[in-house]
Amino acid sequence: MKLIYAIVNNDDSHAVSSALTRNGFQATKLASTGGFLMAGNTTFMICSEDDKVEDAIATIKEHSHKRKQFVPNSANFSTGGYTSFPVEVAVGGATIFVTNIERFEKV
Ligand code: 2BA
Repeated sequence: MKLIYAIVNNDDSHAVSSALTRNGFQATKLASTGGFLMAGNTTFMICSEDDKVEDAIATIKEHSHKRKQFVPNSANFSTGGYTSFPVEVAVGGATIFVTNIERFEKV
């Protein structure tokens, strides 16, 4: 068995959650925060049989969209002053980790 962690944009979270349930996956949603943008995102924990992992990833991929976001950045010009200007970063679709599960029990 595998444990899939999938970090998705909050705006895609509902669609990903519904699609996983429709396709027979059980998932737990955690409210999380990206370390770079400091913006909220959603982390899914999905326990899956080995042969279903690709199906789960395809489901997540189908509903996670790439987005461009602007983040403030500062620069020091030769005038000695600091200014702030936005820098574009590409976010998503989903960031996915797959790990082995040594033991799985529901008691
Ligand atoms: P954040 O850390 O808020 O990162 C948002 C986006 O900012 C990233 O999108 C990436 O395009 C950019 N970014 C992140 N760190 C950067 C840096 N040091 N310099 C320049 N740009 C940077 P994604 O790569 O799609 O990541 C989306 C979210 O997935 C991340 O939100 C974070 O919550 C998670 N994530 C991504 N890679 C991870 C990793 N290796 N370990 C743990 N979480 C990760």
